[in-house]
Amino acid sequence: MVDTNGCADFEKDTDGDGVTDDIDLCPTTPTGETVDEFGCSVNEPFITQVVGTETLDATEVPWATPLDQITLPSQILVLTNNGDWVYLPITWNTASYDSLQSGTYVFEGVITFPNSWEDQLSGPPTITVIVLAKPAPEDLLLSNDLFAQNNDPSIFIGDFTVIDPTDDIHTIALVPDAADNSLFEIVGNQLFWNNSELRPGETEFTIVVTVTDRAGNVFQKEFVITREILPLESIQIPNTFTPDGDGVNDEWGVGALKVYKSYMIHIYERGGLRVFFTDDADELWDGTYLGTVLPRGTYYFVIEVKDTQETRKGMLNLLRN
Ligand SMILES: [Ca+2]
Ligand SMILES: [Ca+2]
Ligand SMILES: [Ca+2]
Repeated sequence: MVDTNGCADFEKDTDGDGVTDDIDLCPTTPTGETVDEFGCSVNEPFITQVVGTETLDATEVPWATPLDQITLPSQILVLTNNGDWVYLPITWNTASYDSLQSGTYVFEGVITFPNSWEDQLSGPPTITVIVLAKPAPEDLLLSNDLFAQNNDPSIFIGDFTVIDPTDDIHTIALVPDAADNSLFEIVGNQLFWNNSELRPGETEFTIVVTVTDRAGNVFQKEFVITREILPLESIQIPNTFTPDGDGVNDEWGVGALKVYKSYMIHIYERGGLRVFFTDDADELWDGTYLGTVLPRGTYYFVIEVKDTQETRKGMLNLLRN
């Protein structure tokens, strides 16, 4: 658009204040006044009143969207008492925003007014930002569900992986007292067998695990964990002990048998006399028979496991200084 002289607004400065007409919101500034970025001085001949603003559309964002990824308008259309619609700069008070909390946020705007303009609005302009709800985690995977029993106080079984396209921060936990959960432990994303209770003879255990995300969604899943009971031939059986009262290796036993439900331990001396018997692996042999301290030498053990119908025989060295 040009005037009769062929000049466009951006080429003219009608009131001579250094701000061209295309920008100047106060086109009749008195000569010599200092003006702001809008071309307005504090001594304008007319006061302009802002009496309304445009209504801004609400913005929906996915859960966990950072504030700096939300585009909020930097200008707002305002209506003056002259009936003009003009853009003025606006900033937003976003202090209430929490990207991890779904819901509706209403931000109040602060308009930058030109000199000699008055705010006659009934309240500050607002813009609504809606943080959408976070979808729940989709699945929980376990890298391994089979383990071999040994005498370690804690046995690593496998790693959990949460399937959740929306977030990678979760809490994984055993539901208290559910199924066989008391026999297991979860540390971080790792599952352990907790050896405090052996449950002799049992090989299959069910656990109930929950995943909780940062929005409070809970996903629950059951897993069946299989314990491999080792064959009798592969368990560790000590073949030497020193019942001399020095506190070191003074008693003989086979703790690894505790994973079996039913078993018997017999010890014989050379001549075939049975000098010790037990069906409880916690009961250890101290190298005596009917209160008599037995001599050093070679003895023989026989272990029978009823669960697996296995028998194992071997030599046992009783040593003393
Ligand atoms: Ca001007
Ligand atoms: Ca002006
Ligand atoms: Ca000893």
